[in-house]
Amino acid sequence: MNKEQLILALEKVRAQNPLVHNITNVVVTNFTANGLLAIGASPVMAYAKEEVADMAKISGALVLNIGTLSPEVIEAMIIAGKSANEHGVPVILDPVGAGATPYRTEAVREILKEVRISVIRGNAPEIANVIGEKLAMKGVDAADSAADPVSLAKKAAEELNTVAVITGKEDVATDGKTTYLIQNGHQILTKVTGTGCLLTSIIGAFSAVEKDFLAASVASLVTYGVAAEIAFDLTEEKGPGSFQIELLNQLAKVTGDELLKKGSFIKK
Ligand code: ATP
Ligand code: TZP
Ligand code: MG
Ligand code: MG
Repeated sequence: MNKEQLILALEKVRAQNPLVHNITNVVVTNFTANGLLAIGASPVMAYAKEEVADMAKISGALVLNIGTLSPEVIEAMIIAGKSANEHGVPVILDPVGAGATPYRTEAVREILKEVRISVIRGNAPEIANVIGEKLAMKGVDAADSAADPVSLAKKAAEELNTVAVITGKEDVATDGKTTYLIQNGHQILTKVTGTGCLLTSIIGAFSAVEKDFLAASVASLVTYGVAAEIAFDLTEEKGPGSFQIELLNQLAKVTGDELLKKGSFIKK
């Protein structure tokens, strides 16, 4: 993965306008749809068990986000995920709040038993709890930063046979063998709800056009982090409300040149 490949991946998202099927949470639905439009993808949210198999199979990627679960939503996720698997559609999982309650942790494990995923993205405690290591969650936010995210991500990638992405001050993306560290982003992202969820859906958009899912993840993380840095510079005087809107602007506007200049990632 080099910066030229990364820029090419963003150009492919913008040129191909992939359909991304999201089964996501009620907090972030509108923000996620607008963020996907901004990056150049085409979002759809569809939840009824009667239609999710049909929607998933015509999509470029399926994003499952457990933020506001119910038994009906879990059932729909499994139906959609199986259909995506049958039709070669990548499935991206965001285990929001895994570890905060036993119900969430069990739900993720149930989904993982039934559905093959291409990428899992969460904060360190969420990923830890999915693979049975207990780290503290405060609701949907990370409350324990004790874990080493690199070894945790590698362990998750190996155990779940997927690309694992752990975000935080520094992001890690790994398939268990090759590992990248991404240094873009800004702390203000933690002051706007749904910035993690939107990132997961954007990994869906990149995975629809780039079948190397590790490369798709790195490209998403760098693009998102650089857009956030520029958005922060433009709204620093104002605060998180203005930042949230400017992030959408910058996801639409960020250029290859800006990614070349500001993108910061290393192969570990
Ligand atoms: P949490 O609820 O714990 O904030 P999340 O699911 O919202 O988790 P984050 O880990 O906050 O997801 O990641 C969302 C984006 O914010 C990523 O692009 C990540 O790089 C960025 N980010 C998070 N914390 C920081 C930080 N301290 N400095 C820079 N960027 C950060
Ligand atoms: N409660 C349930 S889902 C959700 C909240 C606040 C949104 C979490 O979004 P993110 O992207 O993990 O910050
Ligand atoms: Mg957050
Ligand atoms: Mg999250």
